[in-house]
Amino acid sequence: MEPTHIEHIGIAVKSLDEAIPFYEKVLGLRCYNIEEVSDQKVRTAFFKVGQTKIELLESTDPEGPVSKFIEKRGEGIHHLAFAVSGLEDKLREAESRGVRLIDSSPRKGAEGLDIAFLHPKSTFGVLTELCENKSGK
Ligand code: CMX
Repeated sequence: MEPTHIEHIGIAVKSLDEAIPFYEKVLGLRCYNIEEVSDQKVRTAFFKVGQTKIELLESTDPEGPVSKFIEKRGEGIHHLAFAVSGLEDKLREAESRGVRLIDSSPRKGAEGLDIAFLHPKSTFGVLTELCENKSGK
């Protein structure tokens, strides 16, 4: 896979409005983007720590993956996202090694990234996202 870095850490929260002040006022980070990803049924808020982002996730739909996650496990770390290049090939590689894919081909995520998820049942309990930034930004 050879990921270059951890692109972001996804954290499920009930309310962005309630969680953002902790990251801004206590940790001293700046929320530089809020974006809805309707495909994933979430509203996201982004902070940067070095090269890595923190992505807060608030569900926009009671049947969405983040709502279901909070219902079962409460608020907290939801997924880990690795930056890779050649995402399509990396998915084929994961599949050939017996990893269960959630997305068999890349789709569009927040901030214009191409993303795909690996199932937590085949990644030792951690929902794992692979992302590729093709925009060069
Ligand atoms: N981390 C670890 N385990 C998780 C998990 C997570 N984030 N979400 C669900 N699970 C576990 C559940 O606890 C459950 O385990 P048990 O069977 O032991 O109880 C199992 O996976 C199945 O969970 P479920 O509640 O029945 O939910 P589904 O099977 O319907 O969906 C999953 C689970 C991971 C396939 C689904 O949430 C998914 O497709 N996620 C990827 C998309 C996503 O999360 N998008 C939001 C973020 C968007 C973004 O970053 O832009």
